[in-house]
Amino acid sequence: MAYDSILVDIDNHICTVRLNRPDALNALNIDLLRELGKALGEAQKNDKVRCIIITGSEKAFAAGADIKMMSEKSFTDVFMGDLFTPEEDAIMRIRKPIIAAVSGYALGGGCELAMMCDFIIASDTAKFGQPEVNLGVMAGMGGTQRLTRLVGRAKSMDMNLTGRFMDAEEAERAGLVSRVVPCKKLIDEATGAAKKIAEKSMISVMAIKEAVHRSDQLPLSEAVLFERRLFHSMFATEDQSEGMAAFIEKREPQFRDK
Ligand code: DAK
Repeated sequence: MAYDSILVDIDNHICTVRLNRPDALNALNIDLLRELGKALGEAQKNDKVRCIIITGSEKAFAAGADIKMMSEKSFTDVFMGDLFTPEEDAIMRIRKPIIAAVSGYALGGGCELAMMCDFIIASDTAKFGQPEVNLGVMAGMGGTQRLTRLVGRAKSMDMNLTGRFMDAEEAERAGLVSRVVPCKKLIDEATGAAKKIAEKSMISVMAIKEAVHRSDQLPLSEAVLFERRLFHSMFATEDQSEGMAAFIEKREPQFRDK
């Protein structure tokens, strides 16, 4: 399917979605976010896809929600139209793993989009920020919530209140990104991680994603119980027997997602 604001490539079980509004540093408008939700939904349905990567350009993952589009809207427009809610929901519904490969600016909605992914691999040029305060507004898609859970209150308050950017090194130290790599190696590194994930049983992979996401939402005792019950349920799968047999027989497992 052809899109206007994103490029989609499926290869070797990996669906790579590249945000593609170069003239606006990949600013997120409704059309782009709708296309992204549609492409991710298609990837979820496609049995060939086992991992998804969202990336942007070298200069910008995404420089935020589209300020020009938002500047024309009133309170009634955004509140009654529920701006960005269906688009965010479409991304958060995806059960397959999503890696954000971030180079350059990931600001405002761009930083929030990266945080909606399961983990972030950053290039050494990446810059994260929630500069909405400079526009007389505030974050609206997780910038005060997911960021606080990821980096803690002090850094989240600092970034949200001052609008300052965090470079890749600080983002890794703070726990916002899982690894930092040279800019030229970003896609190789993300693809390498996606390939590793694609080799596993999709049952384990999807259960792990669900369990880790519960850690944000449930008290520890409930989350640990949820994890334990998921673990128990895996003993009903062929992939559990295969994975353990392969270890004992000193060979690579052949997972069949069953
Ligand atoms: N929106 C629209 N256009 C943008 C843009 C943005 N966020 N960021 C950059 N551009 C455009 C610029 O206007 C410029 O276009 P032309 O003027 O050439 O037509 C082009 O991209 C290149 O940008 P610059 O010339 O500014 O490039 P520089 O290298 O000089 O600067 C920069 C790069 C990233 C530092 C700068 O562009 C910048 O500060 N951009 C704005 C960053 C920002 O404030 N981002 C936060 C946006 S507010 C919601 C959920 C979420 C949100 C809202 C609601 N709900 C659930 C309701 C999110 C809000 C935001 O993200």
